[in-house]
Amino acid sequence: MTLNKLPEDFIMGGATAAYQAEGSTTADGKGQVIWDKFLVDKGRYTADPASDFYHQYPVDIELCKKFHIDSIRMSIAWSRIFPKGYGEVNQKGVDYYHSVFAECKKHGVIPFVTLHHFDTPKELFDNDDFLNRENVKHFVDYAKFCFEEFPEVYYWSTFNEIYPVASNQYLLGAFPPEVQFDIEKTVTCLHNMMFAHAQAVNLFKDGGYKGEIGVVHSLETKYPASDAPEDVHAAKLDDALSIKLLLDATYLGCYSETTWDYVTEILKANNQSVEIDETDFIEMKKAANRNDFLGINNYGSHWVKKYDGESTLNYNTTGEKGTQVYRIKGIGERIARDDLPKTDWDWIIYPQGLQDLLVRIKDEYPNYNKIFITENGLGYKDDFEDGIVMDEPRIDYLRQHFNAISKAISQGVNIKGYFIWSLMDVFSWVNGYKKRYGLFYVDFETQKRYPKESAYWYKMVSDTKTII
Ligand code: BGP
Repeated sequence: MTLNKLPEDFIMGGATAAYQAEGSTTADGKGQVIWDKFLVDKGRYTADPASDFYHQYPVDIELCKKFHIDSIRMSIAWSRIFPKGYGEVNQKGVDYYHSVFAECKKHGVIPFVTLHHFDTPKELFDNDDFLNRENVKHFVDYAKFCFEEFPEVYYWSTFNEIYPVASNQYLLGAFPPEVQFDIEKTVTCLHNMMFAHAQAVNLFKDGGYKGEIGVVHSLETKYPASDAPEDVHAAKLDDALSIKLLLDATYLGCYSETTWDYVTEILKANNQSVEIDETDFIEMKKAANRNDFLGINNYGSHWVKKYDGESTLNYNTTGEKGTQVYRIKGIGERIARDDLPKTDWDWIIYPQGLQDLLVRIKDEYPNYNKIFITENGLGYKDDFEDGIVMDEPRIDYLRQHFNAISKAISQGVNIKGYFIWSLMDVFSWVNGYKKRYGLFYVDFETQKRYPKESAYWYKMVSDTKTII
């Protein structure tokens, strides 16, 4: 058997996010985010201490160096810089990120920085988050501040996962403000965030800042559950809302007629409509050819069949296999596929879906430039025994996905790096502390880190650029 290779300059990274890693949610003048109250109200867990990255960052960055992890994907907490989301700057927050970037520099680890990872400052969130165009302006001002303030950063992503922000907030109700089945709000949020992204990209390019800018999208292939035309149609509807709308906005700077027709069909089935101000497309078209990279987060694929009933959902947040239900009026039903492997949280493991997605982007959006896989990994209930975690299933998952990436590269897709979700264990938004993804096990009580078996495997791949 020949082993697949990765290009010599392929970046091997580890991903984190401010709210899931830092902890210290009230330290040094940090402003609040909606999650602080939401998690307390739910009474299950909070984001303190998370992985205490606020204090442990030297340890984590040193671990990157030790395990030949070239880059750390992290986000800036907007509310550490602007506690209210706008106006007065919190110097301690600014200083904190300078210290983190200095530590990265010291160890030769590249910071790959996202401006917004699910954590809009509370005041702006309470004021309708990205449904409110005032908040688009605040985001762009915050982005400009960061571009000016942090020349240490070369790679900037505007947003993490615009689709899950919109859908979890307004379609599935999994994230605050827990609104369900509001397609109008979902589409408005998607569009406004893409408009904000375009403004930030144009500002970055017009400002002549050094570095590269892109956006991180969650992109998971939607296949029809059968060859029946109504299932094929359902998959296309799901695809239009969750993939095409975002990629059209990013790379065309507008919505193609077919994409918009599908989205309108979904809206109509729910007796809703959305009017987009056509002048937004001027800004978006200007940005469409200026994205240096596309970040892709991918954890699985979906099979969709026609569904005529009312929307019903059960989001598996407990890790009790087989409990997920996803039926959306006007779109379709995502089915379980009993013949394919799944995580305990019912996420279908299908690396071919990633390969298909990558090739499709190259074919359908030739101006995509280059791709980083910015998140991929296995959520798992790791067994920890005497400091040792033998996480074979995670290694297996990674191996399969690296092979899919390598095949996509040989099919001509320009993929420049991979960031495992997650570098170390972090807390999961709606699943708490038991769903672990890290290369490094975190004892959340002592905050001690322990390399898992997968960390050694990852190092070997980084050293040899061979998928073993
Ligand atoms: C992505 C988010 C991450 C992370 C990951 C795993 O959608 O960008 O922040 O949470 O999913 O998700 P979960 O923690 O729900 O398993």
